[in-house]
Amino acid sequence: MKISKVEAIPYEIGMRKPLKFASGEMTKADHVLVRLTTDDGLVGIADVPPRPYTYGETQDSVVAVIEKVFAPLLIGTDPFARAQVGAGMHRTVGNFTAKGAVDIAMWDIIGKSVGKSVHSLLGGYTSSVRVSHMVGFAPTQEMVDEALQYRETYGITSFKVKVGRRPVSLDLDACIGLREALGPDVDLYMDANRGWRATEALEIARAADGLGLLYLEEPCDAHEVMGRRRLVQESPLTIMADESAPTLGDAARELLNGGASAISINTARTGFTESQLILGLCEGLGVDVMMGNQIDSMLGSVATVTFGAAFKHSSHRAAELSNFMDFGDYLINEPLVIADGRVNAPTAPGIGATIDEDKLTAYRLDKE
Ligand code: MUC
Ligand code: MG
Repeated sequence: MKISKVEAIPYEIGMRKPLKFASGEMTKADHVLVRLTTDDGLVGIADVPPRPYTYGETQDSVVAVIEKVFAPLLIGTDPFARAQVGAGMHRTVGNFTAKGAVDIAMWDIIGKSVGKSVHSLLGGYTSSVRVSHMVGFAPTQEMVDEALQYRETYGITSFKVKVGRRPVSLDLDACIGLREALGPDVDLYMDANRGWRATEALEIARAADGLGLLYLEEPCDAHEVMGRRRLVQESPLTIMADESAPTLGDAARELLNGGASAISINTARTGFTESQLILGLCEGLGVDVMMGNQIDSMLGSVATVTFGAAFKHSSHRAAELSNFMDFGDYLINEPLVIADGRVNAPTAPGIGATIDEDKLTAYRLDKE
């Protein structure tokens, strides 16, 4: 079996409401669908969320790198040869979410070819995971109302609070408001998307002490090496690396240099193969991980739950699996359902998702 066709299809779906955070804002999902087809007709899919404010990728750059640089590596290759393709893609720097999607699409083909779900092939630890919902910038009352609504409607009891780059009093007020409204049993954590300097972050972590927050994610630029190390040592909150750990090597460096003491794993950027290596690193070191999100589509979230539910260490914490609900629509035929605060990992062969061709035709930007 060989890969015979590589497609990188740009598409656009509007957001029901804009999602704002310290490093940017999303008003529409301008994503790329990766579709690999084999000579015997199997199809593997994955979603790419280009995030220029996080990795420098754009929709155009993702299409270009896949069509011009990765497709020549893939065409004629056995889809089981993930390590060979991974090593080939590794010669190109950056382009994390484009690489992640190629890996996921290859796994999708592998699962389909052996008639097994990727979730079971990876490890099949548990059938479902708890969901965490990310709440973007808004006045405190709106953030509280959103969290209450998600708890009421979907049973979600874990919330990531977007903070940073706006007056600190607003961020603290939001955390206090959420804790008061949701009570002590709900998981809350902050994500500043590098919106503060390390010294500011330390003051804020101290001010937020007592609110029972699980983590402070990406408080400042990890290049502030000394400041960040001091923060990790002195902060009452655990410092989680997200965009500063987009590869196995970066995760290792951040942990060993003292830049972080927990890691967010995003299948959107490390696919399944490199995510598994990061997970092993963290488990071996006794470091907490969370399954994070890149403001993923429903298809992207299928990948997250497939991986997150496959291992004990990745399913310990709630996984960020709900932000597809901010999107106006979705491309797959098998909608993910959040009930009682949990999402099931798909059980159908591959990643268990197929594309609704009518919707793809409607949303694709490169009309055929
Ligand atoms: C996150 O955790 O940072 C915001 C920007 C991005 O690339 O992902 C989101 C979520
Ligand atoms: Mg983050």
